[in-house]
Formats: sequence, C-alpha cells, structure tokens
Amino acid sequence: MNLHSQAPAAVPHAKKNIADLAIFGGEPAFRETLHVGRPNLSGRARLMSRIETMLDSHWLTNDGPLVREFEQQIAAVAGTRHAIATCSGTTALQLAIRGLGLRDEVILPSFTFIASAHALYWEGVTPVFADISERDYCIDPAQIEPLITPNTSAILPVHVYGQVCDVGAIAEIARRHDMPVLYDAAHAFGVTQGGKSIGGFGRASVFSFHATKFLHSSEGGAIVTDDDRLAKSLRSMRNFGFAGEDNVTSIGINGKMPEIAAAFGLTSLEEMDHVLSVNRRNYDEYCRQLTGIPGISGIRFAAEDKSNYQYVVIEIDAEAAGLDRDTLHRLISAEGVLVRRYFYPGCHRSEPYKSMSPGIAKRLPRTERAITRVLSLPTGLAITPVQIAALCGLIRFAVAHADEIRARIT
Ligand code: T4K
Repeated sequence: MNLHSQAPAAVPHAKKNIADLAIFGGEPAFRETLHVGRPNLSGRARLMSRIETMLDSHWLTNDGPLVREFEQQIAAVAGTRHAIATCSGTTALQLAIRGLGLRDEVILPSFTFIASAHALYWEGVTPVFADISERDYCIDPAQIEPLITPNTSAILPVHVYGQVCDVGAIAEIARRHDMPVLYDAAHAFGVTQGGKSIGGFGRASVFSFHATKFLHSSEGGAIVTDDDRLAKSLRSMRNFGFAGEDNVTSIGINGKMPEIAAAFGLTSLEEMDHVLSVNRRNYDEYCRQLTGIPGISGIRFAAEDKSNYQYVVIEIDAEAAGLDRDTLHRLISAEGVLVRRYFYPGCHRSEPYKSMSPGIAKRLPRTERAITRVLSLPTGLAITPVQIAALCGLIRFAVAHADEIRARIT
C-alpha cells in the first residue's frame, strides 16, 4: 500500500481582485497549507514490515542489519566503495572534517544552509566564505584561489539545490595547492554528471537524509568515499572511537544512525525512481506555468547532469516583476503556501560569522544578490499539477497587479 496522506485537498481558488488576496484580508487560496519540505512518504507497508522485523530482532542501533544494508545501497548509488551512515548530515560533515584532519581555515560558499559553516566552526575550523558563480548558485572556482593562505586546509564546496559544482576546476585548484576537497552534497543524492555519480568527486562527500530531502531516513546522513583508511577511521569515530569491544583508539562521538532511520531510508530508496519522476513532472510544470511572467526566472539543470529536482527555485527580479522577493514571499505565504527563502540571509550574515567579518558582504556580490532574489517552491509527492498551476497563477496575478499591490502595502 502506498501512503498518500498527502492526497490533494480542495482545488485552490483563483484571485480575481487584489482585495481578495489574503495579505489584504481575503480567504487564503489554499485551504490546506502547502509545505516546501513535506516529506515524501510512500511504501508504508514495507516500512512497517521493516520495523516489525527490527522489533522481532531486538536490534535497534549500533551497526545493525538495516544500517548495513542501507550503507551498501547508498554506496552503490553514490558510486563509491564506502558509505558511512550517520544520525544527521551535520554530524556526517563534522566527522568528515575531523577524519580528514581539517584545521585552521576552510573555504566554502556563504550561500548554503548554515550547517555547512557550523560543522566547520564546531570542529574548531574557521569558515572562509567565497562568492558563488554566475553560472549557478555554487562556489565560483575563480574566487577560491585568492582566498588560499598558508592556513587553508581544504575546500568545502556545496552542490547547491543539487546543481553540480564546477568539479573539474575545483579539483585542479586542490591539486595545485595539495589540499583535500570535501563536498557538501546534502542536496545531491542520486545526481550524476556526465554519467559519473556525485559521490565520485573529491576525497569524500556528505549527504543529508533529513525528512525534507529527496531521499530521507527521517533524520540521517552519510559520508561516502573511496578512501579505505578514511572510511575505517570514520566508522570508529562514529562509534565513540571504538576499534573493538573495549579498545578505544581515537576521540569519537555518538554519530550512529539508528535502525529505524535505516528502515525509513531503505523504504525511501525503493521509492526513489517514483519520487524522481514526480519531481521532474512538477519541475516541468512549474517551468511551463511560469514562462512569460516578467521578472520571474527559474533554475535550469545542465542537460548532461541527472538531477533529483528536489528544489524548485525561482529568482525574482524586483524591477522587472514590480514586486520584490520579500513581498512575494509574504503574499504567497499568506495564501497558505509556505515557500522558503533558502539560503537567506547567507552564512556571512548569520552569527557568529557576521560579527567575525564585518564588511565581508562587499566581496560576495553574487551571494548578496542571490539572497535577496531566491524563493524555493514546494515540490515532491505532496504537490499536484493543479496546485502548481494555482500557485503559478497566483504569482502571475501578483506580478500583473504589482503596482496596485505595492501601493496598498506601503
Ligand atoms: N548542508 C546543506 C547544504 C544542507 O541544506 C543541510 C540541511 C545540511 C548540510 C545539514 O543536513 P542535516 O543535518 O539537516 O541532515 C531544513 C532541514 O532541516 C535541513 O535538513 C535542510 N538542509 C534545510 C535546507 O532545510 P528548515 O529549518 O528549513 O526545516 P523546517 O523544519 O522549517 O521544514 C521545512 C518545511 O517542511 C516546513 O514548511 C515544514 C515542512 N516539514 C518539515 C518536516 C521536518 C514537514 O511538513 N514535515 C516534516 O517532518 O531546515
């Protein structure tokens, strides 16, 4: 049985006059709230069966059979020899940072979820923020080299929204400076570039399997790598540093994935193709419905990459649309669609980094531009083409009446 508790509610109603907009006191167009991060939940019977088996076995955590099976399957999809499952993507990042011996400074984009920077800082490493490229929202390789100092120990690029970084240029910089690349691939599970799986770049990559992700284990993450020594030490560090029943060989932590999370993860893996096809359908529908709206553009994925289409992101050009991103965000949210401004305000504008580098915004112009323009729209199994059409219709209506809306708001 497939779980579709996310079955579509009543058809959202269209707005005819601006007085009907919910920010002006009208009825919300969506009676049932739409969430950007609604977990993809299906395959309930298989999930329940795995949980029953787990209960029968009396094995709930500590490298159990479900975690081992999950790790094998993750490694197979990632195209790596090893996958080390963890209790979250953030913990996976922290373990990888420590396992790779990163210290002093690491270069990463500011345009990412705060966990990328926090994981470094938590491990005693100072994040050094580089700007993003014009091509996509990923780190610009040209901005990396000028930031490299004798204190730089690594590069931590992020495959933002599942778009693949310029891995070739980044590898070349890392080779020239003899430093490792650790990829934050939290958004990029299942993504390939030129037929090569996303796990195959850099010394290691980290996935997030948080509930809101394309593939999820309710909470969880993994580090994938081809480095046998690194994998062995990460496995030990994930389990308090144990290298045997009572032999502790390093500082470790409890970063283990529990069996119930692996049960979710294995079930989610079985549904991956289905989720991908629904995400792709939603993405195509958004592209179709948003075409021609002045000032609204959407991210495009390179034809040679296989994406997971987990994030549908639009950019709002306030001048052309007549409305800025924040007004549109307020307007849509009031109608019952909880769109998100990922990744506003950027790490460099969040504490503690904001206070550490006042004035840094000046050297991150593309990041500064992106944080004021992007909006993530809902996708996944919980959203239907009818809802997408209604949401895009709302955006079209708002842009068409931008002058009146602005006048009424201010
Ligand atoms: N690196 C990058 C680049 C990342 O994006 C992330 C996480 C990480 C590292 C760290 O990985 P983890 O340690 O998280 O595994 C969410 C997620 O919590 C986070 O995993 C994700 N990135 C980030 C981009 O988004 P929030 O604070 O926006 O989530 P929240 O709780 O506000 O949920 C978003 C929407 O989804 C809401 O409308 C509610 C809805 N929702 C959420 C959950 C959890 C549901 O409907 N059901 C649910 O169970 O961070």
